[in-house]
This record gives sequence, structure tokens and C-alpha cells, in this order.
Amino acid sequence: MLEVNFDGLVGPSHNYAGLSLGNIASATHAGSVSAPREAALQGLAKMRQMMALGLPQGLLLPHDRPNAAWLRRMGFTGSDLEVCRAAWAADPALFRNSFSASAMWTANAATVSPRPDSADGLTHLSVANLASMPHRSIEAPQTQRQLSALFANVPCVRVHAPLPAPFGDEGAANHMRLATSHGAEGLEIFVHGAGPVGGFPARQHRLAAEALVRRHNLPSRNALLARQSDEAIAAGAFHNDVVAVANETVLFTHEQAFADRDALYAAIRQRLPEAQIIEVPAARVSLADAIRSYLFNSQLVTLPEGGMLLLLPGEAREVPSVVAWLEDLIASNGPIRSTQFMTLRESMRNGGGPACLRLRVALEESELAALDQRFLLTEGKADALADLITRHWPEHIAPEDIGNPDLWQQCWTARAALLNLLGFGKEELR
Ligand code: SUG
Repeated sequence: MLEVNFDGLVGPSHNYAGLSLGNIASATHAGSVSAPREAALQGLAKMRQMMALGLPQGLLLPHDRPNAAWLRRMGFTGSDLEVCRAAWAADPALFRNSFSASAMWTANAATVSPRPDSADGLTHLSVANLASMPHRSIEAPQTQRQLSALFANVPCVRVHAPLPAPFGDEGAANHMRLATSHGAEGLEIFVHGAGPVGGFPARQHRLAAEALVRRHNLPSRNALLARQSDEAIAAGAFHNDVVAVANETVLFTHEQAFADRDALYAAIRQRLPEAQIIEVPAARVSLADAIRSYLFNSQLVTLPEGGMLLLLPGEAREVPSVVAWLEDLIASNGPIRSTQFMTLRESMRNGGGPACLRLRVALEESELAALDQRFLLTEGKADALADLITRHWPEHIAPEDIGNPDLWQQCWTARAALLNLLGFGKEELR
């Protein structure tokens, strides 16, 4: 089996509205001027880099924004434009939720249990409900439509509807899988919070984690629940993937990521003796530095030629404790052999690093061929996308622009051009 990364293409409405409580980057940059065109090109460059490494790459599409359908459910009436005008006039804060490009962070699109782990031999995907944040709770219907289209002709894949609110489920960002290889039976770790910490919400609910284990048909030997530490949430780790990442046998984690790390490590070692836990001590990299640098929000990938690569955000190079630790990591000759840095500044300023921007799915070669190929990237498609983004995505969005109908129209037109380029009908994914 191989692992395919599906990155969220950054949408034309990418902006800094400060909508995510507990996400320090989002709060810090609230009210700044965004650069959607640059943001989308930065994300595309990361996808190309993955392909250059010899890894298959897919993409998920930006959602329809502003989301008039959602505003209509909130009681506004008329045409899409009329609905948006009325919503902006009545409640700009509500409107901003409908304008967010947050679907770009596809690590929050769904939780994926590949079929070697499930008792029924099926690959299970559960669309995340993202119930904790209004702007993110809007994503589920369009995400479900895209994932259903993507896997429509792959027989052993089930796409499940989101879990019921209020049990917050934020998808793969709080899920890690350890296995001797992508195709081997694996151990899945579901990480959850336990109530608000220091005014910040715990976005993944324990009951949601338990429900995912049940509906994905995971036998108890293949599933573990772990609680995020309160220190991590209070320091700004609003998702577990801000403080830990796993790939095959490696768990790369901060010392303070989990509430009871000794019990977790012991359970992992007991079930998967091959597991290699690379723990970064707080004495080397503080939680604050880990979150500032997004060290753990890196993509940890197995290269076709063997060995693992850590693909980090450029910001990690600006934090001396992280740089020093990475030097020692590479010198240690462990499973992580190399590092690369990507510029993802626009997404990072909203708290989205390399790992947030992708959803991983382990698939057989034959399943890869059976996917809806419109969601797979090739060099030629990447060139065409870059050209389309350059022509249609706004260069900048300032806070006051968000109420401008010309900008709404530009976003709708840009998305329509994208759907057309990739071969989707106008209403196919709405
Ligand atoms: O949910 N930011 C996202 C970032 C998600 C990162 N994903 C992972 N860690 N996997 C969030 O907090 C900011 C939007 C704004 O403020 O406009 C935002 O939604």
C-alpha cells in the first residue's frame, strides 16, 4: 500500500478574521491583510515538492465561499448576492464565518482508518463535524460530497457522515497511526481533550473518539485513546498534530503532548514492539517554541528509496532551539534522515502548517487508479492551476474588503473557473 496526501487547495477567500479561539496564530494575525494568491501558490509548491520526492499527490477543492446556502439556513433570503448583502448588514461577524477558507486544512476533513486495521477489511473515512467552531462546522457537507466523489468507484472504502454534535470531531489532526509499513495492520491513536483549558476549548471530544473506533470497526488491539495534556492545549496546541506526528514505526512527539505519556508509551510498545518513540524534551524545545515553530506540524514521510524525511515550515528555521535539536536528530542516524523547509507563511499565520494542509490515505495501487482522477495532481495540472490561481485569486484581502460584493463575486468566479478546469460540473460539489 502507499500513502497518498490530499492537500487542500487554498481558496480565494483566504483571510485573517481571527475566528479560532485557542489558535494563537489566528488570534495574533486577526485583522491583518491576507494574500490569497500567494497562499494558494505556496500550498501548490508544497504539493509539487511531494511529487518531486516521488510521492503521489492529490488535492481537495476550496469550498463555495461566501457560503450563501449556510446563510440561507440562518434565515436570510433572496438570491445568493441578496442573502450575503443582508447577512453582512445584519451581522458582519456571522458573515465572516461564511467567508472563511478554512477547508484548506484537510487534516481536519476526516479521520481515516485504512483497511489493514479494521475488522471488516474496509477503509473507513469519517467526515469531521468540526462542531467546536462555527466557521469550521460549515465545512462538513461539502467535504462529504468531495470525499464521496473521490472514492465513488473504490469498492472497499466507506465514507461516513459526520458524527452528531455536540461531540466535537476534528478529523485526522487528532489521529495518528503506527504500523511497520503503510500496508501492515496498524495501531491507531485517537487523541482527545477533556473540557476547556484556560479559556481554550478542547476541540476533540472523548465520546467522538470512542464513536470513531466503533464505526471504523477497529478491534481493541488496533486502537488506543490518549488524552492531550492540558499544558499543551493552554500553550496553543488546539489540535494534537501541533505537538506530535506519526509515520509508520515512528512517533515524533513533544514530551508534554499527552496527559499520561508513560502509560501511552507503554501501551504503544506493548502493542507494537517495533515502535520508535522520538520524544523532544521540554528542556531542549519548550512547548512555546514547539508551537511557535510548528516543529511537529511537519509532514513525516517515507521516501520511495527508503528512510524518512521531515518536511517542515520555514518558521522552524527561525527558532534556535528547534534548529539545534534538528541538527542532533539528523546526526543521530535514526529513522528520520533528512529535513526540508517549505514557505507556507500565509497558512501558518492562521495556524496551519504543512501537516494541517494534508489528509493522508493509505491505498493499494489498484485503488489509487480507481480514484476519481480529477482529484489527483500531475505536473501539467499543477502548471494549469498556478496559471488559474494567478489570474483569478485576489492578491490581497483586508478586513474591510470582506463585506464587498465585488470580492464575493470574484471568489465565486474563481471557484467556478477551478471547477471547470478540473472537469467538475458547476453544482457537482456544492
Ligand atoms: O481550525 N485556523 C484553523 C487551523 C487548522 C489547523 N489544522 C490542524 N492543526 N490540523 C483552525 O483553527 C483560522 C481561521 C481564521 O481565524 O480566520 C483557522 O480556522
